[in-house]
Amino acid sequence: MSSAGGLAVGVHAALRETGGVWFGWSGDTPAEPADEPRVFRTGKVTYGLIDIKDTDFEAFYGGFSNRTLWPLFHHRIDLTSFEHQWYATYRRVNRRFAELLLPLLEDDDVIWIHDYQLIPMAAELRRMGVKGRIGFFLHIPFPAPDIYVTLPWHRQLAVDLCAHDVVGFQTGGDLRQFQLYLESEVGGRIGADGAIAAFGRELKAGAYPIGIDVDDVISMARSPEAKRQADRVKATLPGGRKLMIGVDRLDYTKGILERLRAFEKMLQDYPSQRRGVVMLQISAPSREDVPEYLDMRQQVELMTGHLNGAYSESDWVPLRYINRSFSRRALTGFFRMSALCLVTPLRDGMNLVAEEFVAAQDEADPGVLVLSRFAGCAGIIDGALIVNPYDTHHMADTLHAGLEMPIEERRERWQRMMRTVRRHDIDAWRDRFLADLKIRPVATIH
Ligand code: GDG
Repeated sequence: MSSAGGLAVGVHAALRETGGVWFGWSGDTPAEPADEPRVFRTGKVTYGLIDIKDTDFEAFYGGFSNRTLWPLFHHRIDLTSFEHQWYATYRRVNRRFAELLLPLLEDDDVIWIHDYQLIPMAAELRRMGVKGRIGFFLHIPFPAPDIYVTLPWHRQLAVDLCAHDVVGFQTGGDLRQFQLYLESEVGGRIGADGAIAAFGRELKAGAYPIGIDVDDVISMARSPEAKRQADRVKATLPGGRKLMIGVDRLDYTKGILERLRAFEKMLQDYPSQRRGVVMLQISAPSREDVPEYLDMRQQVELMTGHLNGAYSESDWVPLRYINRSFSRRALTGFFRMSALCLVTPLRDGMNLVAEEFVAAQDEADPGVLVLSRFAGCAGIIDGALIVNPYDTHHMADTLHAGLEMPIEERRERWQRMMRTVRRHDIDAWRDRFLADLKIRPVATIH
């Protein structure tokens, strides 16, 4: 599995052990999609894959999912487009997903739906008579009500969310925004233990921070392939030059420009760091047919050119920017040899890169994590250096402090980080969510 995306990484890791049916988009967009899913089995997982019609794909995926819901839920109204035709297609594609899943279902099946592309699917299944337990997990943040209500279809999507038995969010903050919206806009009522009464239904909503498969990342980081990849980089860092790393999909939510600005400021304010450090920014291409992503790519390329033009020496180039994806093994190798990792999103559901960096470290000589307060995992990981990505000065000082941190403090912080990453791993996430999904809500609402 080589796709660069947290949802796929997380859900595959969660299913691998328990087994089950993975039902979803095949990645294909033919003119005449088949009328039933392609079904096959790998290990304990059965896959049911369906195509999306070519003429629907743009409005469903590039349109409503990635130019309406994604920017809006990340508080970027300035980048949000509201198109009625996209919304109509989004609903139609969700209905079709439900229709194609229906014949595969058995009465006692528990259904767990993932992410913002599929919010209406459970409501469609209910309309088709499905009575079983259905859960939903939102991998991205839920917006503040004032922002959410700018969506012309806010009420309808809230009705859809409430068609589930359990709705899961990444953080307590996201959960509170959802509750606040229901209470203030639609007369919903919130009871004990996450119970909700709204639109004539009772359900539970909770915070279930997603995590990583810690042992899998550790073993990847120690693999010969990871070491081979790391050695290639080490060979280009003479005289103990340190590596700082950033790994993200090339997405405007990830704070890549803010990070590069802070790196530049550090080189300005702490000239002693020049020549002593190299930054490696790996940004896998993402959603390239969405115009806002092209803009963002151009801005990063401009900034890279500026930074390297202004600070390079004949034998040192401060920034290596790579706009392609690497294998996950290679990434863990890079993490393990890095003195510092920058995870600086402006808003982010959880952020698995931060956790993978922690798990990939050599405990004898661990690197430092510089983490935005706006990443969901900032509320989980104890021991990172927390920054506000809008505060370039402070971030530059923090980078310098991180690069200079004594080994004892690095070890002590890493142990704390590792404890919290383990406590909130992928198994804990899956088990907590499924435990809640399998029981009827106990709390009643008055
Ligand atoms: C969404 C939410 C939430 C990255 N580059 C490459 C690559 N990756 C892998 C990473 C990591 C995953 O992709 C990225 O996960 P994140 O969590 O950091 O970010 P999103 O993709 O935005 O994920 C996020 C997540 O869902 C899970 O709920 O945490 O907040 O936005 O595993 O290692 N993988 C490969 N090549 C790359 O170049 N193979």
